[in-house]
Amino acid sequence: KVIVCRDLGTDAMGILRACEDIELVVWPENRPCDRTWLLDNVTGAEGVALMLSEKVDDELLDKAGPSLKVISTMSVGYEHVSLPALMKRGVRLGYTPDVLTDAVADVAVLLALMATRNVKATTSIVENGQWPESTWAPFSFCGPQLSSGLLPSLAFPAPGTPGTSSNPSGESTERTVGFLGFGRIAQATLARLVAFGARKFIYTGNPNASASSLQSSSAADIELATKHNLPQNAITRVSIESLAENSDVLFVLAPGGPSTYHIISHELLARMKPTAVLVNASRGSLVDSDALAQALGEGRLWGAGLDVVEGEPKVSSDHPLVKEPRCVILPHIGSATFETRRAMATLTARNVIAGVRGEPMPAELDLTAWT
Ligand code: 8YV
Repeated sequence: KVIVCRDLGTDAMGILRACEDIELVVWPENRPCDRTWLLDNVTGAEGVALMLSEKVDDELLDKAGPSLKVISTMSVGYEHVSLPALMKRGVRLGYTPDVLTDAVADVAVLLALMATRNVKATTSIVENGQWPESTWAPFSFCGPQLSSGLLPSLAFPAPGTPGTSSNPSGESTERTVGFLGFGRIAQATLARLVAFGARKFIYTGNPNASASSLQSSSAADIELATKHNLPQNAITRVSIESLAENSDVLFVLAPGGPSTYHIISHELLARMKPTAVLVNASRGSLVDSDALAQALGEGRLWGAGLDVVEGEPKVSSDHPLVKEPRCVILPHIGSATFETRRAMATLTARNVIAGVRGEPMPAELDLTAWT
């Protein structure tokens, strides 16, 4: 018996239905699975396929009973799953890494472009019919430029020369790109920004790392730089404070959960450059929304691009971040391409099938690493 907490689409449901040894119990509605329905149906199940919206805790696992072998989540994140509760009962966990890396990295870059180029404020000018009245001036609608590959090589005066035609603000066009979290999605985002001309990357991989381990670039950083034809010192691990102070674009791409809660705090935002942009495509819980709204409102940060927000999806349209013209918010669409969601759904199905049959799963989280 396998519980499926949402219709996973034609391909994945076809894979599951083709298994004659599996009795499927599918939540019949196209909305997050009702907790009471799940608790009522889970008893005796050997596998459960679910999403971020379904909490996996002692109560659910007790209800399922000793038959349960596998939880398969259609997500790379697993903060909705109690790992100690799974470990206690020897239940395995399947998840969906890798297949969504490209789609989420695309959205991270999209958000950086939308935030730097004032897309929210400028599209609303068109949508509200204000374009005819908006007087054009050489620097109207301008924002900082994300790409920096071509500007320094143009036959204009050197970037950084105040008041020149190529660089009227006098600011350097060399961008320092920062990453809080430096896993698969951050590294895929880095690859995209190399094509935008970025040559300087800093990151904080583990925010709790000791100062002594933050000194020099590791062999892996040099290897990554070499892979992208960057100078050996192009990618550097720094402290979180230095990350905030030096990033022109700061991508938050670290897992959620208690250890990263509000890691982008009032204090950290206060260290950021007023010309910098913050992008969050991981979990809303990492960013203190009120502190971010305040920083944007007071002009202490240029802009923000968020695919995730604290308390989502219940984000009031009156929230200061929603109202903020320099903050663009997407409704958690990082992995929302047909190709990626199909791959996630089929991986979820394959994981649960392998789990109930006691076979190796295509993508299993190594729970022993969490002890
Ligand atoms: C999806 C995500 O929205 O995989 C994750 O952890 O946050 C997103 O890709 C989610 O997986 C849908 O369940």
